[in-house]
Amino acid sequence: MGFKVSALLSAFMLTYLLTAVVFTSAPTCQGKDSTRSPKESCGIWHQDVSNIQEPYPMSLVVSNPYSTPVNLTFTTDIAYRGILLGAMRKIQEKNQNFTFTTEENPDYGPFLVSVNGVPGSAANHTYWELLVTLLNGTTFRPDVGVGCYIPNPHDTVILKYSTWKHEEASTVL
Ligand code: B12
Repeated sequence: MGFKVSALLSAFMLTYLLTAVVFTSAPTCQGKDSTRSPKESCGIWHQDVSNIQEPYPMSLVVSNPYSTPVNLTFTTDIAYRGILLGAMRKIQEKNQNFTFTTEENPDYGPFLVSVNGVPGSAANHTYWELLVTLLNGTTFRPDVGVGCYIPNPHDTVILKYSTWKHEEASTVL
C-alpha cells in the first residue's frame, strides 16, 4: 500500500515537473524571435518605421495667358515619391479655384484635358503643357504625364496653357 502511494506521488511529481519544463521551454515570443527577422514576431508583421519618409512640399502654378490673373499658385504636401496627379487631387479638394479633368489614355495613362474649366482643343492645337521648375531654378518639360511624374521636394510644377505647332505633332513631343 505504502509502495503504491509513493509510486502515485512520484508519478504526480514527474507529471508536474514535465509540465513545467514543457511550458518554460515552449517558444515564447521573445525566445523564438531572436532567430527570426526583426520584422516578424509571433506571426505579426511589424512595419519597419525607421524607413518611412515624411511628405514634402511642392507648388503648383496654373498659367493661362488668357486668364486674369495669368498665374495662380497653390501649395501642398506630397506623399514621399507620390505622383503629381495625387498632389493635384489634394489641391483640388482644398481649393475652390483649382479644378481639372483628365482622360485615360490606354498607353500613357491620364491626359490632362482641362484646368479650371479651360479645355485643350485638338482643333485649335491647344493643350495643357506640363513643365517643372526645380529648387535650383532649372525648368524642364517632363517626358511623362501627370500620372507618372513624381515631384521632387520643393518642385514648382507649371500647368501651362500652350499651343502646339502642326509639325510638332509628327515629331516626339
Ligand atoms: C502629338 C503628341 C502630343 C500632342 C497631342 C495632340 C493631338 N491631339 O494630336 C500634344 C502636344 C497635346 C502632346 C502633349 C503631351 N505629350 Co505628347 N506626344 C505626341 C506624339 C508626338 C504623337 C502622338 C500621336 O499622335 N500618336 C498617334 C495617334 C494615332 O495615336 P493616339 O493614341 O491617338 O495618340 C494620342 C496620344 O498619344 C495622346 N497623347 C499625346 N501625348 C500624350 C501624353 C500623355 C501623358 C498622354 C496620357 C496622352 C498623350 O494624344 C494623341 C492624340 O489624341 C507622341 C510621341 C510619338 N511619336 O508617338 C508624344 C508622347 C505621347 N507625348 C508625351 C508627353 C510626355 C506629353 C506631355 C506630358 C508633354 C508635357 N510635358 O507637357 C503632354 C501631355 C500633357 C497633358 N496635357 O497631359 C510622351 C508620353 C510618354 C509617357 N510615357 O507618358 C510621348 C510618347 C513623347 C515622349 N516624350 O516620349 N503630345
